[in-house]
Amino acid sequence: MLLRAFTAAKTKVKSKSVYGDDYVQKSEYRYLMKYLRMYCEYWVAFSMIDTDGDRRITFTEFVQATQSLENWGIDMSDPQKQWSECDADGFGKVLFDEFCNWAITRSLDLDDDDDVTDSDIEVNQIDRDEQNKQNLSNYQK
Ligand SMILES: [Ca+2]
Ligand SMILES: [Ca+2]
Repeated sequence: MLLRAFTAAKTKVKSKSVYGDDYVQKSEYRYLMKYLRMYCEYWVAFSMIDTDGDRRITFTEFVQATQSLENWGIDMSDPQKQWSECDADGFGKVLFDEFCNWAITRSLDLDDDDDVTDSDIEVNQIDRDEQNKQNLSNYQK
């Protein structure tokens, strides 16, 4: 999964150097984090649908997850149609790869996903630092 995100990120920004595409560059780092988050989300969604945990989604599991899928922004009014698009190779099982490709085109989004922005993290960090300073000064008294 990490490798997938890495591969997706490093080719995102066209490199000028011959060796550039072998490394994740600064500008690509943001994409890497984005893809990592995305794949983590998809993995969570995939695992939730795959109730028997064999890392394959069957049509039965797919239909059972109708409610969840709708919560994630998928139009499940025609499950058969969604299923045939999700199971791209038509073998009757959806693997994580297929699920990702399908989820990306539908911008699947987990409802319990807290979109933490960089500034949120910074603010929390500052709060914590402030807290630590206070604890320290109390301790010194
Ligand atoms: Ca399964
Ligand atoms: Ca398949």
